[in-house]
Amino acid sequence: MNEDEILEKLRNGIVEGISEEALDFIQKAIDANIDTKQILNEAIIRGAEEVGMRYEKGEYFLADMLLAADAINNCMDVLKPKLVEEKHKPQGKVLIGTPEGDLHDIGKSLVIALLQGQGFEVIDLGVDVPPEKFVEVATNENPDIIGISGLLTVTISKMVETVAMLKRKGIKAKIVVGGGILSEESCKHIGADVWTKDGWKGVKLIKNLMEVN
Ligand code: B12
Repeated sequence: MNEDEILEKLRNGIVEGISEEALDFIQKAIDANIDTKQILNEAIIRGAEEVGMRYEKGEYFLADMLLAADAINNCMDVLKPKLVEEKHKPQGKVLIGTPEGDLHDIGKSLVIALLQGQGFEVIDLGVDVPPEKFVEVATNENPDIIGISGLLTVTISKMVETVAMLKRKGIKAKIVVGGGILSEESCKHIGADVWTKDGWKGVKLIKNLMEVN
């Protein structure tokens, strides 16, 4: 079986929400030495996009998304150690969470693994984080960067509220927002410094922000 076929089978396992199949093919992908970034982008993220599209079209229901999320999470557990393998010198402190009302945490976990792999200290606030909690922990921990991972259009207003409260309370950390629903326009509306739909780009942006500081 060639690389494309392995990635296609892995993607199918995710889209169909069959964890055993996804796990079987992620192991095959690793054994075949397929690049970790390629596994993530071409199989896992594209699979998630396909699930989202089917949900939007009404072909999939919440239960289907949950099965796919399980398959993605199981694959991420296998892949994460490969993302944190490299050792780097300490780069800075990042505080991260999803806004209040948003329970999606797969992208956030991936970004955390990438940041840790690059030597960042990461404080994970988890999901459904109220603005006050971001402010409280930012005040106590003094992070260099605050990341907000938002996947729902309805919680953009919470991201706006969070950033406004952080600024009002004098928090100086740079703010990065990430998630598939975002755009240049929404980033401006939220009041963040930078935005991205791509975890790798996000890590680069965070590194750039650290150099500017
Ligand atoms: C899996 C999933 C779920 C799972 C979540 C499980 C979990 N533990 O996370 C479950 C089934 C629980 C779920 C629930 C819901 N979901 Co949902 N879900 C998805 C799905 C299919 C995949 C998301 C995912 O994990 N992608 C893979 C990861 C790796 O990608 P990612 O999150 O985008 O992250 C990448 C980047 O964005 C970036 N990034 C992310 N965060 C950050 C943060 C920083 C700081 C940086 C730098 C970068 C960064 O890096 C990552 C890697 O590149 C998406 C469809 C899609 N295309 O995204 C819908 C989707 C996000 N869900 C959607 C909806 C509507 C819902 C529900 C409201 C459904 C319902 N009726 O109940 C609920 C809401 C629950 C809640 N309150 O949060 C919609 C949102 C539409 C919108 N515009 O608001 C989507 C887009 C589906 C669709 N097309 O309609 N969902």
